[in-house]
Amino acid sequence: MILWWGKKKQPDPKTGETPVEPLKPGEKPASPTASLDQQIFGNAPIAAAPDLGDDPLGIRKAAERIAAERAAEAAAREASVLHKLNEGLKRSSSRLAEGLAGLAKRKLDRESLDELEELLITSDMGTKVASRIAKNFARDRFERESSEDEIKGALATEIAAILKPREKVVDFAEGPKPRIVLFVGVNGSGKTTTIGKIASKLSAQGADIVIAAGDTFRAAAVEQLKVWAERANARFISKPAGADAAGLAYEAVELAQKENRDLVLIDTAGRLQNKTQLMDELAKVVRAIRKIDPTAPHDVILVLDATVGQNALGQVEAFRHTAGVTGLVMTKLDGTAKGGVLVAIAEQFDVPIHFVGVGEKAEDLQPFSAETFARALVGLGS
Ligand SMILES: Nc1nc2c(ncn2[C@@H]2O[C@H](COP(=O)(O)OP(=O)(O)OP(=O)(O)O)[C@@H](O)[C@H]2O)c(=O)[nH]1
Ligand SMILES: [Mg+2]
Repeated sequence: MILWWGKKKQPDPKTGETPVEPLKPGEKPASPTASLDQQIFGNAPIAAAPDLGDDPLGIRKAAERIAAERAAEAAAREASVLHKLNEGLKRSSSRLAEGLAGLAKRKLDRESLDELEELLITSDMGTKVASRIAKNFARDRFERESSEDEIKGALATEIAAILKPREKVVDFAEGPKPRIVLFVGVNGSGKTTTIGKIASKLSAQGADIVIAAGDTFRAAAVEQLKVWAERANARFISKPAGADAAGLAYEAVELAQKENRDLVLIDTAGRLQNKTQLMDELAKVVRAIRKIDPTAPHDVILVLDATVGQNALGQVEAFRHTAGVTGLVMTKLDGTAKGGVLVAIAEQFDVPIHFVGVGEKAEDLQPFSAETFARALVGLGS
């Protein structure tokens, strides 16, 4: 190969042109349109550059690989969430499945429609839901024979249609800042645990949270919430047992404003002497936080324990009127065959359902999806 400093001369200072070395015998001249390389290196053959395509540094390939890994992780997470819901609802779904198996492979007649209605009532869905579904089955499937899966599929569709208008996933990290969320419900329904789970999830997504231990009646309640707050890396505010819950809620909102936090999650007591006292206490908490933000609380979440079955309906009624409930969470669906009560609630009350709880860990609280829940409830989830 001829190196350019052995081939070319310095530019002529007058013309600015660089005289070219005369060609050797047999050497062909470089074309005026020759590439810079050819002009520099002469006519010696240039080794072909490796074909790097349009992704010379492999950046696109790496990005594609990362995206594929992320998608696989998300799919695995989703599969595990589904698995937990299906497992959690096993008790409810196996009761239904047993009954539905009896309806399969025979013509749907009056008797089997009555059986279906009875089954739905004993699965806590309530008489209205039961008769509506039985009527729709009579309209669409009368005198027809269906497989077990077909019957389950049809039932899941009916249930999903009742649940769908109540499906409302919330992202508490959005909206007013600080967004003030009050958790209410009778004792043991799962308020404190639900706050802990929500705080864990949101804080992992970067939300700046204040948790207020508004259940000032029990020292153990404060300790329980403190453990969750530490786990979630949230700011925790509490007072000694017996202190004024409304005063604590006020201070929590004040602190969140001062520290520019995103969210205030306020726990409340569920264990007062009677219902009137409990409702009075909640009203006092609401008045206190409204002194700082007249639009607060932005959410009043009623936490319901699925194991109480039909009693949950009375709780929705009571809290809806006195505490202005804006949404529901139903917990302990993993410990009961009474999961169908959520369908009865959806049918009876125009209140959004935000989450369902199928275990005690943070990941066991799941955003409510009408279709997924309906399929899991009839045992078609997996
Ligand atoms: N299996 C199961 N247990 C749950 C779920 N949610 C809450 N729990 C448990 O239910 C029990 C009561 O929950 P808490 O969060 O303390 O209920 P609370 O409403 O704060 O109760 P009070 O403070 O007494 O009013 C605890 O042992 C929780 O671990 C759930 O989805 N599944
Ligand atoms: Mg509690």
